[in-house]
Amino acid sequence: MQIKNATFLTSAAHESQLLTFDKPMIAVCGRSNAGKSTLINLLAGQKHLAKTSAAPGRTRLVNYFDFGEFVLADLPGYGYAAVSKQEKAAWGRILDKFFEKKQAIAHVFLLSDIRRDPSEDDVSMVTYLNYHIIPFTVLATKSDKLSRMKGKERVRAVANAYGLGADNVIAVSGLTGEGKDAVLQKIAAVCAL
Ligand SMILES: Nc1nc2c(ncn2[C@@H]2O[C@H](COP(=O)(O)OP(=O)(O)O)[C@@H](O)[C@H]2O)c(=O)[nH]1
Ligand SMILES: [Mg+2]
Repeated sequence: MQIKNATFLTSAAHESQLLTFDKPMIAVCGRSNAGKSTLINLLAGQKHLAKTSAAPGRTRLVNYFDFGEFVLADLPGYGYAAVSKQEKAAWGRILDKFFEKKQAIAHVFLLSDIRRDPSEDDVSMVTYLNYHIIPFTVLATKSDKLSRMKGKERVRAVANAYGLGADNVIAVSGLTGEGKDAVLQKIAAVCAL
């Protein structure tokens, strides 16, 4: 699958602003700082389509991007310690509403730093996706931070921690582009369904 010209569509700050589209939607989720924006830029072949940040972001927006054959939804990151109970509740509500329209979601990519074991929030997310029977793939991000060997070992460890087979986890890097083709292949496959 070739991405020609990905563009930012709009942000939803409230559940009433969530959108549905007449093409497949792919959702990207994970804790803040996991590498969601970087992955979107990698797939788009653009440096600044999605804003990346070294400081964990506190955006509670769903950002929609038009990738031509599909729409990509960047979900608000979770696990940011410095948010209030109210903010956490608002995050939960917008996500519940987002995943409620599950027939509109072709696939979910759950991003998880290759060097880290899944957090409680990550495991809750996987439990949630499994419970709602929403198909997903884990992307082990920042693979450039590890040697090839260590990376393979960590993919197995991450898969194991999520209770998945190693082929449900793809190592990706925004720096080297590792995993880009595999992710695009997965997207092409789910869009063809
Ligand atoms: N080395 C490396 N750093 C990355 C990679 N992906 C993200 N980062 C860094 O991790 C931080 C958070 O990335 P970002 O994409 O903004 O994460 P988000 O909060 O999930 O959208 C930024 O400092 C990025 O430069 C990667 O593949 N390799
Ligand atoms: Mg981001």
